[in-house]
Amino acid sequence: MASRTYNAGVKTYRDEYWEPDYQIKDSDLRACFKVVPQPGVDREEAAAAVAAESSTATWTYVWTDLMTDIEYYKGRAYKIEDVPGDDEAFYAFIAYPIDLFEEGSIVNVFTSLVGNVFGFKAVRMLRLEDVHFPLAFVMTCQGPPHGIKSERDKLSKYGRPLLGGTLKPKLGLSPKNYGRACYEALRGGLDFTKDDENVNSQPFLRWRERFDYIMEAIDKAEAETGERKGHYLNVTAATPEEMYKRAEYAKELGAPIIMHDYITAGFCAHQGLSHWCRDNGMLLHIHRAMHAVLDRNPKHGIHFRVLTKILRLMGGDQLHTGTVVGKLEGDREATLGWVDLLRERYIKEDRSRGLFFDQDFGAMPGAFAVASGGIHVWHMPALLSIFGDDAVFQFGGGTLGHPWGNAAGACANRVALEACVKARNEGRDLEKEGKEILTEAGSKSPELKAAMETWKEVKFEFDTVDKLDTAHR
Ligand code: RUB
Ligand code: CA
Repeated sequence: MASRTYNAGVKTYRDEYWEPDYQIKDSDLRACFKVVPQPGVDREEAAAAVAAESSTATWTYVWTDLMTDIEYYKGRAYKIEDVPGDDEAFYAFIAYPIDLFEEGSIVNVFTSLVGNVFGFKAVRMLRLEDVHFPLAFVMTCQGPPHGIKSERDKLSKYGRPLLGGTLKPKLGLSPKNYGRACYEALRGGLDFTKDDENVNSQPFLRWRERFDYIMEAIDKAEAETGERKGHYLNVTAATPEEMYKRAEYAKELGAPIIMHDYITAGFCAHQGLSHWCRDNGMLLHIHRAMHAVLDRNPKHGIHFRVLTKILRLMGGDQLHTGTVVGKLEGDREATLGWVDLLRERYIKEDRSRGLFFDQDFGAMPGAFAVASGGIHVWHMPALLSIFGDDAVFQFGGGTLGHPWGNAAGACANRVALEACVKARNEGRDLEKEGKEILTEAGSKSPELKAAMETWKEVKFEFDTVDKLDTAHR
């Protein structure tokens, strides 16, 4: 280590943490932040301040800097780029030595990367756009408890997307009626039904009774259809102890899959549950309630592609990714970007999909993308064309809202899905010929015909709030 002198006083971050000629190491963890500095703070100073506050530094020199190799341990801002179509914001790229993070701990990575620095006065707004996790870090994380291939084997379902449905009304049903709604949807043709994100153990629907009635529904639907069925039993709870109690009971009942709200429950609880799922042969479905608080503002927060990457690292076998076409926000190209991050082995930098870095997941399995939120049979051709086979399409209102009931709603969705899969396999263009494909199938399925009639006018055509920055070029 070269000898250094101690300069007491206030520092300029730029002198220490802005390093445009830095040689990136394979093992570095890298981040891209979108930064809006305070008036009067120049870009290099703001970028360096973000690097400093998210790694080793505080606001002044300290004697103890001399007691370690601070040159090695510090994060550094190594590149600044314009944000297309935006004069006040810029991208700052920061590299961190891998030693700054505890192995396998997303909690620890996030406490550094999006910890204090987001409240830092010198920056007015800050958004974590993307993170490159070096393979050396990836390999310290468990990842999905089972992953796509193993999930298909467990369920014995191949060559098509899976079908789910969130039970509605989301709150208020008694356990027995809840079980009945589940049975009808499963026997009609869905593979899974689902607790909504806020179904935990309310006074009108205590978890143990809910689990009992649901399991009865699954057993009955399986016996009638000869297919494996499941229900995402939401085990999210106020404490980890309670969460594990619910998960253990689901296992005791022979349920194939449980569910967790990974953001509201917290990353520590989530990663623990994911490990439990691998150890106990239980599939894990993930809801992302609260994500939009973090990811919807284009200039402040954490982009959903980052929340997707960390979910894959912490573990989950299915993650809600948005639908592109339904009731909830999600730009098409951006969604395809994070769907790749969830499912593929190696994802290349692609700014047209909002991907700022190459990302290698090594041997880590991928997870199913879940398209859910305001979708119905008319969306089926587009959903299959956008998401392909390794996805779950979930129709809540789009099953339970059918005029003839849940079983007919499920049947309509299953017929529409199978017709679209067949048409695709025959080489037909789903997005151009969707209407014809569905109409042909509807002529042989009264359930599908009625669903098409019911929802023919329902569209969700609103402008996207968080557009990709490249859209402004
Ligand atoms: C779906 C629903 C889910 C949303 C969550 O109900 O309530 O919680 O899919 O959104 P419905 P996302 O099918 O009746 O609209 O999947 O975007 O996280
Ligand atoms: Ca919901």
